[in-house]
Amino acid sequence: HAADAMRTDLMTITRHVLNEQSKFPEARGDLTILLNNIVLGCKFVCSSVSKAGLAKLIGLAGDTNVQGEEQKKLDVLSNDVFINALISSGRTNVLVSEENEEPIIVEASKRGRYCVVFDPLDGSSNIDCGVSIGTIFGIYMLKEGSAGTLEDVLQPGSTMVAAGYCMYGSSCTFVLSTGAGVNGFTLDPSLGEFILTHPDIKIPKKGKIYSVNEGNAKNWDKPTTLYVANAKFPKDGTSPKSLRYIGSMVADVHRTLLYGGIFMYPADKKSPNGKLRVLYEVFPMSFLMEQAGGQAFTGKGRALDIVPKKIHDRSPIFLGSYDDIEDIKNLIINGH
Ligand code: P6P
Repeated sequence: HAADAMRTDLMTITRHVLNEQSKFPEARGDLTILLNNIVLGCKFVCSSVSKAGLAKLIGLAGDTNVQGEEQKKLDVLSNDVFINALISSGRTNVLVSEENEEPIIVEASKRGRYCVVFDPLDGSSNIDCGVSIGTIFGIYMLKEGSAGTLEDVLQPGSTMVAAGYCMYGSSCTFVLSTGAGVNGFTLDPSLGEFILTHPDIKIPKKGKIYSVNEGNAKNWDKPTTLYVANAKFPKDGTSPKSLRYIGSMVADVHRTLLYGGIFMYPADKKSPNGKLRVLYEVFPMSFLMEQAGGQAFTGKGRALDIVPKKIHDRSPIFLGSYDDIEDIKNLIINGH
């Protein structure tokens, strides 16, 4: 009767996070408050994205809406909402956003113990054609005795205390890990609540899907070229993998998490560090993949072991099913 219990004993994200907090008696509930404010930001963005086509929220800044107000691009609007939600939680200290060149140091009266790195609306170039987009975030705890500086967010992803994303698609799905597995919640618009719909997500050990922008094939290095060739023309008599590439990281990663397979944005001759950003794309997705039993690899080492030098650093990334990542690792390590 688990399904019935899920229907009548609503496990909201707030209740789930409070349950997680109760496992740490010394916890002061700060992370719970912070996560609740992130959830509020996601609800706002979900509502704005779903109306984008109607309320002319899409398109370039500089448009004016019916009130004649300067129309903000959806990703700028989302960024403002998240920054305000994070600061008003009173639990944050250093913020890094994809939209801001410099880190935001929260004013002293509102400072707390957490640093949040986030992409408020990843894949926003896809808004105008209705493709799923998302918010991605990672949460660090301030280093012991630190007053909150750039150093607090130039830490390996392995030191994150939580990470997650919210996907704005056919439904609004919030996927979260606080270090004890991965859980998925779906927004019930009639309640305005995220309800637990995907408890304890585990990625399939091996998948039948590879996800990469084949348009970059001309510039790939040999191991990537070989891996993709094997996916299409397997030598071991197995059937070829399917290619699925949406071009919106949250959507491609969410499918990989649920169905299995590999998502990759490799290095290539044009972009030796690939395209995706370490702090607020690679780290959170890698954190989730490991928590769900998968792997995340840069082509040189474990993705969560990267020590970022700058807040907008990029890294190549191969993430997904445990066995699929082993395959690409073997190709790279065996040097062919
Ligand atoms: P490409 C979207 O612009 C994004 O940052 C990610 O969401 C996505 O995975 C990637 O870039 C797509 O990049 O070069 O394949 O269009």
